[in-house]
Amino acid sequence: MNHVRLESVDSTNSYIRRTPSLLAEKCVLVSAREQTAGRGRDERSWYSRPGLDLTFSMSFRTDCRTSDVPAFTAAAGVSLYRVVRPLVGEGLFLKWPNDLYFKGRKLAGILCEYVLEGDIQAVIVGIGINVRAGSFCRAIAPEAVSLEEAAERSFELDSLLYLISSRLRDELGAFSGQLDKNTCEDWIEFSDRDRVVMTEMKGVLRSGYIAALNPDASLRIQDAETGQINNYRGEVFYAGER
Ligand code: BT5
Repeated sequence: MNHVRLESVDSTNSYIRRTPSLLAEKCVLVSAREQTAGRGRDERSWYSRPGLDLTFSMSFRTDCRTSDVPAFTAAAGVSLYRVVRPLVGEGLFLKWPNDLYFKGRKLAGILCEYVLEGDIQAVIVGIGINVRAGSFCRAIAPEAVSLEEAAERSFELDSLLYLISSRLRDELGAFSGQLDKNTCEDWIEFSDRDRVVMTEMKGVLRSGYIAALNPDASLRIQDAETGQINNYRGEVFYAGER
């Protein structure tokens, strides 16, 4: 796998998006020591500390369509969880759709984006992980946690990047756009199943629980009041415990 190492860049996802030669590769990794304009979903920002956190993107040339991006995101979350879980103790959870939490604080985020450039289709999987212990910027200090705090040991950024990116390459390299049964079940097992989630169906706000994940990454939500299970594709807001 080609690995492009950058000292400083606005966003590793944006860098791949504007570099057709990278999009043409079957699988490529771009990492940056510093991101000056890291992106989350919906115009949100991703903050990272130069030399202390991992910020990287992997681009996969694919036959998948833009509608497969949620499934890609779920698959990436499961892969990331599988690597990180053995490094930390109890308390690691996937939060829908793309976050890795440790004991209520955010450890990592995933931003998957679909790109169509000429006849090339690619999905870019961007990952930010807080790694080294230490303080965070004010914007995220109360909600962020580092891998070193979670694992109570130190990490070397390069070996960690190698560990995670190899796993993602192996598990996402041939991703068809449909999650297999194992990944769907793992996602549910790795998620915070005791949390109540709020959904909006036909303009009505309802509370329920995530009961299962479908192969296309739609959710099966069990209604808290009626017990009925519905397929759901909209936004999910986490509320209190069950
Ligand atoms: C995400 O978005 O969590 C996706 C983050 C993806 C970042 C990677 S870094 C490499 C690649 N290049 C990019 O430009 N992006 C990707 P979202 O679910 O929208 O969460 C964003 C929210 O997380 C922000 O509004 C903050 O509240 C919070 N946040 C930002 N930075 C954080 C951090 N370092 N630790 C914990 N929370 C953070």
